[in-house]
Amino acid sequence: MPRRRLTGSEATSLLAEARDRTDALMVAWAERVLTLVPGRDGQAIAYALQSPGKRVRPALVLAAFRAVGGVSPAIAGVAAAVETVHTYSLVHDDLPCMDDDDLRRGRATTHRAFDVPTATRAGYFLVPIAAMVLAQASEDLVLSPSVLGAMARELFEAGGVEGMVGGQWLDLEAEGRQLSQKELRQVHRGKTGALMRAACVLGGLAGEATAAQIEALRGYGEEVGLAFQIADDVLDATSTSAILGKTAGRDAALEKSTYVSLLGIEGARREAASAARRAVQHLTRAGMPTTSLGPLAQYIVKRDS
Ligand code: GRG
Repeated sequence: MPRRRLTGSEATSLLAEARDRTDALMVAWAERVLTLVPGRDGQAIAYALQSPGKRVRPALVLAAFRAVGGVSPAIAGVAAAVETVHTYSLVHDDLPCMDDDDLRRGRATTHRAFDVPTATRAGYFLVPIAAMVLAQASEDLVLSPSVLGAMARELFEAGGVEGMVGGQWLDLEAEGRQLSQKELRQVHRGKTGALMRAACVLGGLAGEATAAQIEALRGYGEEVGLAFQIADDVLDATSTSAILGKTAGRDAALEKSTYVSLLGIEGARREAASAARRAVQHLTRAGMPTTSLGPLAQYIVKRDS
């Protein structure tokens, strides 16, 4: 996938840092997996772990951690755990039984590079790997068992039926039918928003945030997650496969309800911008710094891939 210049130097440098640090951990975990899982299954897991994403969720983890006063470099492990859950979701999302796509992050999707049964198994393998990555990060950060428990609950609830799986299920079930804005918001909040919210909350929990700070991060994450998926709808309709590193125009081809099909391009852009504004308000109302999380919210709606 092409690496493009981003707007806002704070967002740019944070994303570059998140990318470098997450990529290094993904390579290390891929090497470990290759010693544990022989043959093509291990190779497929390593292929997925090492695929070059934008690392937006890791950047949210780092920014939330620092916004509550966290300083340890070991926070990168928490970022890698969230990214591992995201990676599994991309592998499965691309399968023929879901969005059936050939291109992801500028490369062949895992089932195209390997085959459908191998990619399906690789996706399942990644879920317990994410739990191991999180447990290792918690040890490196010297967090208490109760903080690790709270982080695990947040991450896997967000990945589950009340979050990503539930949102994806509604999305698949709704193909070919126009959803209302309320229904669409529910799909987006689950499918994409829940994991972004979890990234923010995990950063806060790892930084031993107060309950009020966690609630503000939850509100921020919820809104940036919605903004991210609306911006994704706009990019799918307006950009190219070469820039996105995934097949453009897929929503229209699958007859998906999106903010673009509901409100048009400009209407969708306005909705994304107002969700980003609401996100930052959650932080300012709680008296929290917006040094990194503010520019990240702006990047999320203005990005070009
Ligand atoms: C059992 C129904 C059921 C579901 C399984 C596959 C799945 C769970 C959920 C799919 C969730 C999904 C892939 C949502 C789309 C989220 C999204 C906008 C992904 C693209 O994120 P970026 O742009 O991608 O951050 P990169 O490649 O940069 O990481």
